[in-house]
Amino acid sequence: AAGTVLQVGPLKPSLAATLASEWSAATLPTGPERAGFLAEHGSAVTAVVTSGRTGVDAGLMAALPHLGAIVHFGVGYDTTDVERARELGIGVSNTPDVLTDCVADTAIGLLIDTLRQFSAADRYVRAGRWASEGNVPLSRKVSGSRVGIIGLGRIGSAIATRLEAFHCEIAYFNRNQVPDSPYRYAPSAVELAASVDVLVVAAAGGAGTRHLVGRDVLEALGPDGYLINVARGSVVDEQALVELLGSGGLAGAGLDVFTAEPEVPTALLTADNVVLLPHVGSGTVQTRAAMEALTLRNLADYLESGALTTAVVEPHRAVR
Ligand code: 8YV
Repeated sequence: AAGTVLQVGPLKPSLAATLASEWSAATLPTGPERAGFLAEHGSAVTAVVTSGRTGVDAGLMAALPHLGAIVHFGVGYDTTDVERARELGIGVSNTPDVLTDCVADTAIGLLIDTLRQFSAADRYVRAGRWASEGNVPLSRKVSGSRVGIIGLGRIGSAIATRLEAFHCEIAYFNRNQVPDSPYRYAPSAVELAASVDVLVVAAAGGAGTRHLVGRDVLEALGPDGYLINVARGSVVDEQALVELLGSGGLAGAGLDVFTAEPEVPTALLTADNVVLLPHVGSGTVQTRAAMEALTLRNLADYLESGALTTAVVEPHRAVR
């Protein structure tokens, strides 16, 4: 095996431990020692392991002149400057497929919780209000509702498959129409939102989808509409979302992702028409273990053969 491995940002503890023990990986310092560390060790680094929390920007790439691969723990890699990596011949990998089921399960759980208000009802019981105030307000039926999916990729398709069992009427918007899809294609996010009860965001993050769900889309979803987001906070105009949820412009929202995680807009913390999750979409023991294994496989494949197992960008820079 050739090369020096650098961990960039926090990783699952067992993954970080394996990187250190099997690959003698160093961790990029975050404090004032960072510049000195890069000046001393930067040119030895051939592979980086990172995640959707941190990633590698163009500046860090410049400080790692022999970097050949950026291995991501997670399916999303919007924290890495993929265009710059491509220009430099640096490979990029992610962990697709292994987390599809859990993220789709999370979307369904959030959708049901948001429409049926289970979390709010649980708080009501715990506060002793069932006995003192009686029944909770009625909620919104899930089965048979019209659901629009933004991004019909692996995760969006797995969400759709699950919703079929709920006899939902499914439509989608995607950058390209999906050939032979059984679901109705809407030519824009606004048109999709205008025609559904629930909008589920399952698109990739990054510059290309920033605020794809803008104020216009949320207004089209309307006062009886619900938004579910298991993708990236950046895809939704969070300020518009908060305003519309507060003014009755939207019925509710179920959110696993936010613009500035772990910050959550304060106005949402006391709202009963939202369900808030701390980015747990893939967060099961089983799925995180599979993601960890696929991350290590990409790293080993790259260092041993120069190829990534699940490449988003193929590596072209030779390993020294
Ligand atoms: C990860 C995710 O927990 O895969 C993704 O894109 O958002 C999550 O599965 C996260 O990226 C790890 O930092």
